[in-house]
Amino acid sequence: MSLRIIITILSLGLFTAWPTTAMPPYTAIIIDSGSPYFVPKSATVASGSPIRWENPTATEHTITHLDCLKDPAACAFDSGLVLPNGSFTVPGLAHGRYPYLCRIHPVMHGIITVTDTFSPSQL
Ligand SMILES: [Cu+2]
Repeated sequence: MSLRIIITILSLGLFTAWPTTAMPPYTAIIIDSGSPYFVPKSATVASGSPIRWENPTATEHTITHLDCLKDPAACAFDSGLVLPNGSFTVPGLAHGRYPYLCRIHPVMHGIITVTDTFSPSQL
């Protein structure tokens, strides 16, 4: 058996194993019309890892980093209106804590904690 065939077989083995070991492409947060409004309300993600909010409710909402309300220069994310059945994705954030709310319904609030290292137990 030639080296090339062996390498091909090994590559196929890795390829077929990949889908079962791949990480989810983003952390999903589901908007709810009742408390706690964001599920999970507190999410921990690795730095640079995408976060996606999904809106299955019948109402428009926003995903607004609290600092946007105080200092536009410190605003990490502000979705604008997220329509029913719509979503909003942040491609990734730097290490830190990011409390956020819905501008339309300020009772709706949550927090993203971004760590430097990823731990599966934090999902
Ligand atoms: Cu809202």
